Amino acid sequence: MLNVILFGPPGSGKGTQSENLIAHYQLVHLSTGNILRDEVNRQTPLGVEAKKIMDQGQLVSDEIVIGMIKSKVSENLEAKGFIFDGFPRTVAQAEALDKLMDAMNAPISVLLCLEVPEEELKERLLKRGVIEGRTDDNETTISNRIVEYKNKTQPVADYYQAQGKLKKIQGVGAVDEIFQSLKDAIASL
Ligand code: B4P
Repeated sequence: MLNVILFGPPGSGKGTQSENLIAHYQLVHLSTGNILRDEVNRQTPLGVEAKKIMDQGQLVSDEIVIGMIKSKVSENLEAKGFIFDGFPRTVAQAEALDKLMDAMNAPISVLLCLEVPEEELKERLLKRGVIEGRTDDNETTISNRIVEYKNKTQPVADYYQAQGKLKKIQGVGAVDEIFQSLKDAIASL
């Protein structure tokens, strides 16, 4: 099984590159951001609560997102592999994911970390805010999301580096070039 974590700061292109990777490797896509936005759109109790947190640029609780991932993984036990997009975002989430995948005898293969400078991230997200109308893509929320990333999410890369599973990918340039670098990194596993 090929189990890939696509990692990087907000706006680094995780969602964009996930689409390419799923089509190429026929993996099941698990994006906690998409699952949460779906709850928000359907105005479920979880969605109403999550919207407040997301609009402040903060992370939704570990308990909620770990529960979401467990149920999605168990719905797809026959999968060739998974792409985890936007998850794990804390070390506690990473530990829970490892436990879940190890129990299935399907450990995480690699964490691919998209590296993009902060100025470029802000530019991309502000642009997306205008185009897609996402309420968390405004200046204040974007800054909070970047702070949350540095404080709580970056340690996840160290956690997987300690397991020898971290691969850094240059995330600036044409989408196709970045996709090629991701494929090269997977081929070298
Ligand atoms: P996410 O939905 O995960 O979104 P993201 O990090 O903002 O964006 P992504 O990296 O996917 O960027 P994209 O490809 O779209 O998270 C949103 C919120 O949900 C979080 O803030 C949090 O509150 C909550 N949440 C989600 N998961 C959670 C978890 N596990 N725990 C707790 N809370 C969680 O690209 C961005 C833009 O850049 C797009 O417009 C794209 O077109 C453009 N772009 C992409 N690649 C480009 C390139 N090479 N050049 C130029 N532009 C590019």
